[in-house]
Amino acid sequence: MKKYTVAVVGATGVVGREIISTLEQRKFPVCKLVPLASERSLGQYVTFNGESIAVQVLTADSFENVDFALFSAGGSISEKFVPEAVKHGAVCIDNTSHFRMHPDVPLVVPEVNAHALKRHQGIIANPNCSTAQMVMVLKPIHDAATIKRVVVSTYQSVSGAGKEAMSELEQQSRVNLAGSSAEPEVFKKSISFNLIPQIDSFTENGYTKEELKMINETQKILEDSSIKVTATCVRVPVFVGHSESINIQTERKITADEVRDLLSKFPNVEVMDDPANGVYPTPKEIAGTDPTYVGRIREDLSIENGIELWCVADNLRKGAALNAVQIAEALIA
Ligand code: NAP
Ligand code: 3JN
Repeated sequence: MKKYTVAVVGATGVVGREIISTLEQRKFPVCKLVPLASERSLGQYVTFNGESIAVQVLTADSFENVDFALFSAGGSISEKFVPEAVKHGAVCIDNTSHFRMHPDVPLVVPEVNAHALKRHQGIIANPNCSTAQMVMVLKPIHDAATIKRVVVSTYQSVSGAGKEAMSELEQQSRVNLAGSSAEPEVFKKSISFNLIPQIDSFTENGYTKEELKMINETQKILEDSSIKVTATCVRVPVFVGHSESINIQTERKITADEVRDLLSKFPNVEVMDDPANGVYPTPKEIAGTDPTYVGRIREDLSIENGIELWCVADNLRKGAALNAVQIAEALIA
């Protein structure tokens, strides 16, 4: 079997580390792993398939002989270095928002729109984590009953904001439990024993950039700009796992049983829906796993043709690393 040289840009970050462990767990055919980060990480090592590999400082020359470059070091790094990697002949899978809405760049969740990979020109974008898990649920419903409108509220874990954010929740919780207060640094407000209705910065229309990403990316992945989406994104004091309350209005009536049936047949979606017996997904239960979980499926009492459901996934896996590795797998298949 052919093996590939794979560069991971942002290898010391929360997403980069998850990419490396996902490549290992899924036995992606890697002949050489090239972990790249900033000068701050000089002297650090990552472990891959039992081997300790020194982290290298990212430069324009880092991509010589690289087949796949998986980027998760922020939009400005992708802006500068993805074109360099493409020049060197690498296929880039970008986890940042930088290229997502570019018309020439496919934005892909393999279970939903793998066909879009065919038109890539060296760059494939990975969606925002909150979008990725939501489209896994929307796709089979859209195919069956045509979605007109989606109203989503997210409950996003701190790992979505990176390693410093995870430390902040841990430290702040300890300080608060010891009876003191701690100034927020990563987040705008205290995240311990609290929640924050702001992810990313606000735009002129009152939505945050995270909310606009969910709206625009959903339409692009489902290839239907007529689907109306509105979102409210909230940061909650959970380490891993994003949750979403999703209200879906369809053109034709679809029952809760039909939705359960459609979702249980969709690849990598798991229906956990027996509320009377305490069965519904929570982030703590599913962290570290690959599927997108759905529960609390019910018909909306307030509108015609409405479905309410609760969707939970590991944001570092389906929301980022797993989806990126699935894209690479689809490309070599
Ligand atoms: P993180 O834990 O803070 O890690 C950031 C990584 O980027 C580190 O490896 C860091 O290296 C590296 N980096 C920062 N500046 C760099 C530079 N100038 N040159 C080279 N490497 C640099 O953040 P994260 O949570 O992993 O997220 C990283 C990025 O991934 C985000 O900014 C976002 O664009 C994307 N992301 C996407 C999703 C998604 O939904 N698809 C989710 C989360 C994040 P050092 O350790 O050396 O600083
Ligand atoms: O906050 C989350 O839960 C997800 C965050 C994703 C993120 C964080 C910083 C920059 C992104 C993203 O993937 O959209 C970006 C970005 O690349 O814009």
